[in-house]
Amino acid sequence: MTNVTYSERATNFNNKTARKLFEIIEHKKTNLALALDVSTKQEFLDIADKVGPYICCLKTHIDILIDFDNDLIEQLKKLQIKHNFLIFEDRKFADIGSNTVKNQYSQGIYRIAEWADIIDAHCLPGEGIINGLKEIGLPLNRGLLLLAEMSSKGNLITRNYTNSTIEMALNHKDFVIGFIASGKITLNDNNNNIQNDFIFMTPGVGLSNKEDGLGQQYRTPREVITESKSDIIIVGRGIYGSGKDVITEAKRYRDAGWNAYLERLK
Ligand code: UP6
Repeated sequence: MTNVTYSERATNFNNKTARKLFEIIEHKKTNLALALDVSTKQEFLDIADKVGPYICCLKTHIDILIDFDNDLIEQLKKLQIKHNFLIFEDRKFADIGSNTVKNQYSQGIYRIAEWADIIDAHCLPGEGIINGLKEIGLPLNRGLLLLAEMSSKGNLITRNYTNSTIEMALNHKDFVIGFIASGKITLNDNNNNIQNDFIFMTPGVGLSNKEDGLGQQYRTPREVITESKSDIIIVGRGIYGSGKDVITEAKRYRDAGWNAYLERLK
């Protein structure tokens, strides 16, 4: 599936959010997702508006904001329509499925299910976490990513854990659209089976730095997309870090990500 175009792959998915994501990627010619980890509403909306034209997906950590309110969500939804991107709340759910994650996803002050097209979860608690999230998300046509690997130094994920995560994903192809991983992971069975196509999104991407001093490890868009065959690069501080012009950086990462994809297609 690594030398097939994004739009060709869209038809491998029944999930509407997955199809929409491929459609946006192809239409805007960008496989860049922005990790917008800033703490004020003003900064958040300002960067989202500036970078919106260059991304397929805006990734939030909504609980980082010190002045979160419902208006922020209303403004974000307006920017989503203006610039055409999906919203991914990187909540990394990791609790029991039956009640806790269902409530964390749909209730509380954030009401994530109402506005996030995509969410993600750790499979550590077992398959129940997927079932719980799915009860809320599937009727809303949302998509779930599973954390199959992490970019941070010394993380405890093993190859066995990754394999088990993939097994769980295969049982929920209607809702699980892909993985957070360092690149495309080869599935145990037939890797070219279109039923088994998943979207791979990779954080820990930087053109200038190799690490952040707190365990984050960076690889280039070329390493991630061309060599490791991931689908989407997730970039945060590489775009909005101090002293950076966010539009210049967003264009730079968009071009690097797209050129890496074109190189892979050859
Ligand atoms: N993220 C990682 N590594 C993972 C999973 N998620 O960095 O394994 C998330 C972080 C952050 C973003 O929570 O929001 O991706 C990376 O931001 P950065 O580019 O500023 O390092």
